[in-house]
Amino acid sequence: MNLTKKILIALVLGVVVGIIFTFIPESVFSNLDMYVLSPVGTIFVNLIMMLVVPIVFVSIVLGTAGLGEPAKLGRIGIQTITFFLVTTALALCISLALAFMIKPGAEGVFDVSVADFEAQEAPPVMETIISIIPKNPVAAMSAGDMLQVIAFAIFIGLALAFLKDKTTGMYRLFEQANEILMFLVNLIMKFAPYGAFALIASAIGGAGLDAIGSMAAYMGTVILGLIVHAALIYSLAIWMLGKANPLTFYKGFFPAMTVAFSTSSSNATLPVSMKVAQENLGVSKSISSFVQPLGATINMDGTAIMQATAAVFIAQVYAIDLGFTEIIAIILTATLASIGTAGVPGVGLIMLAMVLTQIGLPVEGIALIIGIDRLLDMLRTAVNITGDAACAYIISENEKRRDVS
Ligand code: DAS
Repeated sequence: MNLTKKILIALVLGVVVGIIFTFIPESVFSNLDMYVLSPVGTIFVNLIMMLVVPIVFVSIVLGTAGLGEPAKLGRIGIQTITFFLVTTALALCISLALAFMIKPGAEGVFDVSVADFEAQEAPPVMETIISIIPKNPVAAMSAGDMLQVIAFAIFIGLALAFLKDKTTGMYRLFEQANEILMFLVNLIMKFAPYGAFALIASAIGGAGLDAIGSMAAYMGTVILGLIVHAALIYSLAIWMLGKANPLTFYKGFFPAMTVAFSTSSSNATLPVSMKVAQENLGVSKSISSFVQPLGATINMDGTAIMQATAAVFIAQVYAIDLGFTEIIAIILTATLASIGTAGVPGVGLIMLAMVLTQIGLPVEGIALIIGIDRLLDMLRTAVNITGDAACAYIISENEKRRDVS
């Protein structure tokens, strides 16, 4: 049985066991979670996270160098950034429209008196964009500052592209490093079903069915936004821009989506999503190695959907009217917020605090949604990486046609 089927079975079992856990005493579950589920889930995620910085660095170097002449890098870079920004803005418009239509925060009864949330300081967006050039690349790698790692890797890749014949040995070294890293990813992924089971059982058992029930309208609005965006926008883009069959794309990319759902981390899924895009979708190695790591860091449509829905939900719960300017502010800040954050579990919630602050909504409203956020994080991370892969697939298909012509 192939790995994807094993992960799917593990996820289904995890959901069933997670629901059963909601009926056992809280003390029993928390011990079970602390000594079994969380360690298994955390070890799995950390094993892949261990490879993320080297994989992103090596992939972007090879991707940039592999694109060859800077003109092609410029063309692909502009297409990539444009696709990321436009799809994120569309994701926000879809989720805002749904949130205003469904009104998840207006109907239910929410006890805001106990709502208290200490917002973690989110990095100011402009500072993040200005500091994209690392003063110390090694420090950026040790800190896991993915934008700075990517920027440094692009410079190295450009140098390799310019110095071509003089640095064949170095290029070969990076290729062999990539082989080693991909071998390790394959090895670690054998552990994926166990990690997936533990992560979802812990997420459902931890949230509890009553929390899921009371937040059903909010969760439903986010999930509907994720489905509409992924099924409509990406399919239309693949069909119209990539002149390819969306079903082929989803069938081929599905294995990576199950890993993203299990880990709730775009970064942790990156090695698998690149491998799947290259092997199942025929995306060229250089385009995949350039677009997907960049997307895992700066392109998070699923997160933007959660943030826009949460902002409207919290405004409705606190009976605060959102005017046109607030809506524009949500679109701008949520788009910018998704740029500065690396793809790790729960990062969307941290950035949500920044979005709420920017538009003057009570940040403590996050306390209402934090209990079920991990479940939504699984789904939105799967959408985040799908957007990255759709972009790489479209560009790769067009570059193939360009090379032929
Ligand atoms: N978990 C993040 C990711 O890896 C998304 C989020 O937290 O919203 O993409």
